[in-house]
This record gives sequence, C-alpha cells and structure tokens, in this order.
Amino acid sequence: MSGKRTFTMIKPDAVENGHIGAILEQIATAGFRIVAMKLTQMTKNDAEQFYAIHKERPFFGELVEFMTRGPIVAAVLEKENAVEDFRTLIGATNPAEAAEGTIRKKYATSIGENAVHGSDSDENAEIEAAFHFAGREQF
Ligand code: 3AN
Repeated sequence: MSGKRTFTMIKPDAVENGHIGAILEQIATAGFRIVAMKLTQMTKNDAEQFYAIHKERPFFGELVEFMTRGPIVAAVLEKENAVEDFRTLIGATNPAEAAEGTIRKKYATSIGENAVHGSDSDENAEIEAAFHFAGREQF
C-alpha cells in the first residue's frame, strides 16, 4: 500500500463561509485520522514559497492574494493510500467538474477559491507537512 499521510488546508473561502466543522466531519467520516492541525494565516512570502511551482502561471498573483487573505486550517491526515484517497474525497480542481458529494462540489465556489488543498504526491505531502508543522507537532 502506498503513502499513509497527506497534507491539507481548508482555504480562506471555506473558513470565511463557516465550513470548517462540516469539512472536518467529512474528512473524519471518510476514515482519515488527524495527526496535526492548526488555524493559521500564511504571509505573502509563505504563500509564494508554498506555491512556488505555480510561479509562472497567470493566476499566481491571484492565488497568493487569496491564500493570504484570512486564516486557513492546516492539517496532516493519515490513512492507507492517503494522497490518492484524499484527492478523490475533495474532487476536481474546478468545482464545476468535481464529482457529486465531493468537498469541492459542496463547498467550493470557483477554480480559484476551491475550499481545500490536497497534496498531489507522497513526496509533496511530506514537504508541505514540514512547511507548516515541526516534527513534534505531527502525532
Ligand atoms: P489542485 O489544488 O487541485 O492540486 P493545482 O495544483 O493545479 O490544483 O492548483 C493549485 C491551486 O491553484 C488550486 N487549488 C487553485 O486554488 C489555484 N488554481 C488552479 N488553477 C487555477 C485557475 N485556472 N485559475 C485560478 N486559480 C487556479
């Protein structure tokens, strides 16, 4: 079985709209164990670093502005096949294309403001978790 951990953020739009509780409930019901979690706000520098891979994309400035405009919930989740299963749970990047019942289908409002982040590989999950949490904060 592949990777057991993934990294997620409940993004500023979902926090503003009061969806933290419902999203965490859906994550727990799907069998993920929360092994690290906090409410935090990224600085511009944090977001530019976190999303460095998208630096050349036309939406980069918009993405950084959005991700820094308010608090997020950052968390590390554990489950067999965590990365892939979590991507299935959240649905497609564009909520208009996300499957029925997925977190993005239910709570995202646009491709830019899409409610949640989920790591796209085991390697990135580890890098992203380490970006937000010290080793002793991951249980
Ligand atoms: P995902 O979050 O599904 O892995 P990525 O990695 O392609 O999607 O994009 C990272 C983030 O960049 C998305 N979650 C979204 O907030 C933003 N984004 C992606 N594509 C667009 C776009 N076409 N316009 C605006 N923002 C976008």
